[in-house]
Amino acid sequence: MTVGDFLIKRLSSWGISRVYGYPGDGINGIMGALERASDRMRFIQVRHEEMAAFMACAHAKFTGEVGVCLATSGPGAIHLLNGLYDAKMDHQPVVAIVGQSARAAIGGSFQQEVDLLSLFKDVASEYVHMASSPEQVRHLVDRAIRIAKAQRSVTCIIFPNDVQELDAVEEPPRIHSTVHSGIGYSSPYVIPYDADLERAAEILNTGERIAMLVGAGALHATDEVIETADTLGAGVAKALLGKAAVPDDYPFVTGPIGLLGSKPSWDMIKRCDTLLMVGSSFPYSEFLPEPGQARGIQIDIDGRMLSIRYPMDVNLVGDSRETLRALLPMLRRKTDRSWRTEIEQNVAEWWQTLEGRAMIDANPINPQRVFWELSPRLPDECILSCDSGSAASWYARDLKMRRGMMASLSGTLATMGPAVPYAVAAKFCHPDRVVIAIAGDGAMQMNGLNELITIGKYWKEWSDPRLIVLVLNNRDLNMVTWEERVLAGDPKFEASQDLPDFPYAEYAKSLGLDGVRVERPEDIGAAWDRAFAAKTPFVFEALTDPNVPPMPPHITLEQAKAFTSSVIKGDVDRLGFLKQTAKEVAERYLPHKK
Ligand SMILES: Cc1ncc(C[n+]2csc(CCOP(=O)(O)OP(=O)(O)O)c2C)c(N)n1
Ligand SMILES: [Mg+2]
Repeated sequence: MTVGDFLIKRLSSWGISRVYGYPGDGINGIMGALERASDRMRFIQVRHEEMAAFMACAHAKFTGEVGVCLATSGPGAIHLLNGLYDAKMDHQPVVAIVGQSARAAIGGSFQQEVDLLSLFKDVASEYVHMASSPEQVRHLVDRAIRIAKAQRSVTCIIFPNDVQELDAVEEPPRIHSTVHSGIGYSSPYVIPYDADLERAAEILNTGERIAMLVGAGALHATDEVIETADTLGAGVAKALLGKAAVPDDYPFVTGPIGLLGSKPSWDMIKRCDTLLMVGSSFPYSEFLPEPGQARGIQIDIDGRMLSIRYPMDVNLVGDSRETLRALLPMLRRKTDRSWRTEIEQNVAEWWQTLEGRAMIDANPINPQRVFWELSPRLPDECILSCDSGSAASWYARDLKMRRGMMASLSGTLATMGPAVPYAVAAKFCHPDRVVIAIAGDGAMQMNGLNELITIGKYWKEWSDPRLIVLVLNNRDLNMVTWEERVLAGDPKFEASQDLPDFPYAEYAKSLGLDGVRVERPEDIGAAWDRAFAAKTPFVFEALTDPNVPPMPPHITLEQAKAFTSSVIKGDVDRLGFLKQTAKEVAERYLPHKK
């Protein structure tokens, strides 16, 4: 047994059965071992190491288990970084395994020799080590996995290529300076002390207008969040990563918050006197109450994340579900339901506004309508992944989550590129569930198109082959264009943001998949039906209008001015843009006609 063989054996003993990666001679000794262990450990081949890291991150997000990615030394290791940062910043347990030059070469400016300990020092700040001798391997693996789980973070083990071929030492000799590690990790039961819960309950019981904001940390606390909101007569807003935490079919769920947020979330936060934040590090303070306006209570499993967005009155370190369970018996049911009624009215109106916005004519297709028509067609238990870009606004607002669905994106790093690799990992983790990736044309051209090749390679082994990729073909890096217009007041910089057209659906067909290019709004519904009836993965390419503004939930004077100055400076798109903005404003401020 070589060190490579033992590495794979130890990973399997930890329950790991899949590795996402890409080969190279820096990891030949590990690849050989994978080949020998193919009955126990599956190697998934990607197009680019960054995709392997995204997949490991998505694996963790969609299973709760550690995701593992593998890359060769030098360039392969460097390629992992962005995906690893995505995992680190969204607090996912991911272990990266990378090769390195042979021990004899290290320090010799050798070919492909990169100082990997330094390179990974930040992204794998919780644990990064290099195996210099076979005796270390057992504890390096045990610690990398355990620390990834315990700290919900990225860890990394570096293997010089000659070490991989050495004889394994499964059990280090029991002598001075050897380390004796073991397998296993169970999550703890973490709840605050009663006295602290009582302080929180006191505030929640005296508050009259309570707003809840839940994030990724509440994904497993659906029932407890609902019961707490019911008891407190509160509404529930959701940070982007918490989209699946509470179904959108509850009338008091105000939906997303922030620039991609909803008006009922905005109104609730502006008027609340008490904020209960659960498992979220939602960053934008301008969308939270003004300090002093509301008393704050925050629950987070990680004490480091407390009171950094709003100065909280009670900071509770605890698991969101268990903490809410412990808190619930201390809460009195609010008898005055007027706040809750107000929230529910706002929510009902907002859904009408969204429908109205989705049905505004555009040239040729209003992207919101694509999402609006997708929403009721989402199959039970489907899994959604979304990219960064304008799509994230419509994903956040227009898609109604139901119980049992999962959804994620790059929440904190907000990188482009994760939608398609996340979807691929979701299919490997849950081959019987329908997966829908949502991406812009920029993200597809950056890496999604290449990962369609990976889908083409593997889809036949999935029990339900349906993986649908929605591409918003607007020939623009539209999110950036709107940020320029709205935040900076500048016109669109065409040299930077114009994208070449590309036949996404045709390309899918060339890979043996299916697809459709939708060019007219009246064809959207039938195209979705076709996508969901498909017997292969499917690319739904929608020719969408880049001039439909991803408006913030409210329009401030500054933003309106910025719009105007953009137009005055001679934005090439000003005609379409003006027309669209006027329609949007009318839609928002005129009473809705049924
Ligand atoms: C790796 C990376 N590069 C750049 C950005 C900045 N950025 C955010 S959204 C966006 C445009 C995305 O364009 P596209 O995928 O076409 O989506 P659209 O906004 O047009 O719908 C850019 C460049 C980023 N978030 N990540
Ligand atoms: Mg685009």
